[in-house]
Amino acid sequence: MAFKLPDLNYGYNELEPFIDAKTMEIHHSKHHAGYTNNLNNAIQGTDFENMDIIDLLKSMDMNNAALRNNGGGFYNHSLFWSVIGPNKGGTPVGKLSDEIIKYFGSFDSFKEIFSKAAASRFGSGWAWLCVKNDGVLEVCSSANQDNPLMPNIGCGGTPILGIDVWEHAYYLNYQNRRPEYISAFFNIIDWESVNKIYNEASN
Ligand code: MN3
Repeated sequence: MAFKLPDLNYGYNELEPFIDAKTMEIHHSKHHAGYTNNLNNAIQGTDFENMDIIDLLKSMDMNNAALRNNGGGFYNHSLFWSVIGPNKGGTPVGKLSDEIIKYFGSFDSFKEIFSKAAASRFGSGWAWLCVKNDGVLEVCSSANQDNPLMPNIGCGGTPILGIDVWEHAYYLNYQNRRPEYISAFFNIIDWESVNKIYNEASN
């Protein structure tokens, strides 16, 4: 079984002005496609060949650089595309809305904590909103293509929202102004989708 680059539910230009079309095109058709191909090469002929991506990440041998970087890259970007969309933004919906208030005090407070985690991640990586096994919501960040499903990365749980803070995610439009990109990201978060992922993760 080979992993497949997921199609986007929107056009490359539809997230403008928050993410420009060229960045979207390169990010999806080059970067994400690259992680997907390299992951397929890394699993070929190994015990991982028939494993689903979640199990693959949870059982990751962190010394296997090809599997770690490309397994993470494949999964992280698939999640990322699914939690953003055109004409989105606003505030959380459904049960997740109540849970964000419960664990962070308010949506504004969550936004501040999440933005800080994304802005302060040194170099390349991701910031996450995760639901832990006990149902607690937690914000954390990880380096490179690591994610909270992998063992012992310093933050754990199932990621339900993630922001890519690699320069390839924003540099063409925002150059070094990562905080502006993070702020813009809140205009494209698809909270219906995040709430759906949350409900699946917390069942
Ligand atoms: Mn990326």
